[in-house]
Order: sequence, then structure tokens, then C-alpha cells
Amino acid sequence: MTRIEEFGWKGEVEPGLGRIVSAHGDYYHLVCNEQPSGEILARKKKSVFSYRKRVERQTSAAFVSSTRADENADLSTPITGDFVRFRYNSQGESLITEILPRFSHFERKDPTAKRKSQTLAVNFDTLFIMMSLNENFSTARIKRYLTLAEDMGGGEPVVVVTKVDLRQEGDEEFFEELRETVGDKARILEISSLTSEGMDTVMEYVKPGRTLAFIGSSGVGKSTLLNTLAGEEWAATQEIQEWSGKGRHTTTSRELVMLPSGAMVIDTPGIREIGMLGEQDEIRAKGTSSHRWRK
Ligand SMILES: Nc1nc2c(ncn2[C@@H]2O[C@H](COP(=O)(O)OP(=O)(O)O)[C@@H](O)[C@H]2O)c(=O)[nH]1
Ligand SMILES: [Mg+2]
Repeated sequence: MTRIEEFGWKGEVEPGLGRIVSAHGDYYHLVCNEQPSGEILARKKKSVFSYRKRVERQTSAAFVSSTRADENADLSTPITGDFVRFRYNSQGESLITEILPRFSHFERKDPTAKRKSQTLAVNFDTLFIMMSLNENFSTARIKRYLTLAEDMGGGEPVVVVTKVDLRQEGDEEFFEELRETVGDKARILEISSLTSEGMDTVMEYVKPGRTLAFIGSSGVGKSTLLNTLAGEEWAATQEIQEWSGKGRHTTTSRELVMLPSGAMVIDTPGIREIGMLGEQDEIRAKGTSSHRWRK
């Protein structure tokens, strides 16, 4: 199996195919079959993308009110998880020339529709919609995520309740409400990275060549779960980077991480709000007055 296939590519293998594992301004870190290292830094080809942007600008006014989320998505910007075509240059700058069709994509919509929707994750087999069992608990938010997930194309949504080691008396009521909200739209996992509770259910999705995307508010435990899955060695490098002041430990951008098991995780930065109209009114926050988790 070639490297690009190990990273989830299911189509025909040709030269110049890559998958974006991280983005750094105008530059993209790609994994690919091109040797010697099987990874390159590529820039997006300005002319192609700026042309597309121009066309979009000209047409957007006419169709913006009637488009669906995927049509409205920003296809001019490659993001982590994208499969792309690139023009290889062994001596100098390689250029991304095309974003290949996404088999799944999760968009955050702007409720006011003033801006285009924002693409949070692409090309995942499983979408972990994560929420922690503390002050972050909101069935209204989960409902909103699941509505957005209806437009994601492929991929399976899974609701993951994290930090269940913080379970308290009376929490069953919240789980009952959650089960009612979710219905048969998704499976619900209850996990703790601290005690490893429910980790066997997580492992059902951690399979070679498969991509998991983690979404959810900041602080729900996405990076901690990734650290747990990636193993101590990887977590240690992250801490060193934090030490060196680069602050990578607190996820500031999307990153695709290859796990020792051959599965991949796309960790997304925390989402403050995901385009939830009237979220503040709807939220039934759990235990806002008593902050139970202490480090
Ligand atoms: N009690 C408890 N705390 C957790 C668990 N997972 C993560 N945390 C804590 O929650 C905080 C936020 O975690 P982090 O992974 O950075 O969240 P992210 O913003 O979603 O990536 C950290 O202080 C973690 O130690 C868990 O399973 N149980
Ligand atoms: Mg994080």
C-alpha cells in the first residue's frame, strides 16, 4: 500500500496526489508518495484560486439566499484533511493546483447568512461530536450539531460525552434528555480519558486508513483523547513544543495526526459557538454554578 493510501486515499493512485496534514498560512504540509521523504510543503497556486474566488464573488450575490450548505462552502481554500493535486518541484516550491472532491464535510453556518459557512472538518469517516459532562453539557447544542451533520455528505456522526468520571447523582436525567434529543440519529458514547471508561467503544472507530474528526467546544477534552490514542511518545513531543513556547499543545489550528494503529484523527480548535441562533436562550447548562473539575 502506498503512503497516500495509508492516509485514506481510496481512488486511483497517481503521482502528485497529497493529503493535507496541517496548514501554516499560505503553506500546506502534505503527505504524498513523492520521495525521498513522502511529505512536502506546498503553496496553493494563487492564479487558480484567485480566479475561482473572483468567479464566486461575481455569482454569489445572485445565489446566496438559495444555496445549500455544501454549495455555499468555501471550496477555494484547502484545509487539513483535504486530498489535493499538486505540481511537484524537487528543487523549489511545489504548488497545490486542485482540491479533490470531499467525501464528507462538516460546515458551521453563519445564522445571519452574512458570511459564507466555515468548513470545520473534511474527509472523515466518523465525526465525534464531543461534549463534556460538566458545565459544557447542553442538549440544545448537540441538537444543532446533529442538524448541521445532516448535510455532511458521507461519514457517520457519533455523540461523545466526555469526562464521565465527573458523573454525579442526578446526571441520569441529563443522559435521558440527551438520548431523547439524539434519537436514532447517532450513537452516544460515554467516555473518560482519565479512567479509560468507554475507551473500548472509541476503539471500534479507530481502524487503519480511517479518519476521525473531533469537534466540540474548547475544553471538552478533544486533545486529551487524541493524546491518549496517539500514545505517550506523541504527547511528549507536544509538551516539548508547548515548552518551547509554540503553544501547539492547545490546538490553534486543525491537525491531522496518524495514530500508531493506522487510523487518523483531525483535531479541531475549540468552537465558541457553531452558528446557533439563540443558543444562549436555549442552553440548559449543567452545573454552571459549581465548577466541579479541578486540576
Ligand atoms: N475529569 C476529566 N478531565 C478531563 C478529561 N479529559 C480532559 N480533561 C481535562 O479537560 C481540560 C481540557 O482538555 P483538552 O483536551 O485540552 O480540551 P480541548 O480544548 O477539547 O482539546 C484539560 O484540563 C484536561 O485535563 C476526562 O476524561 N476527565
Ligand atoms: Mg484542543
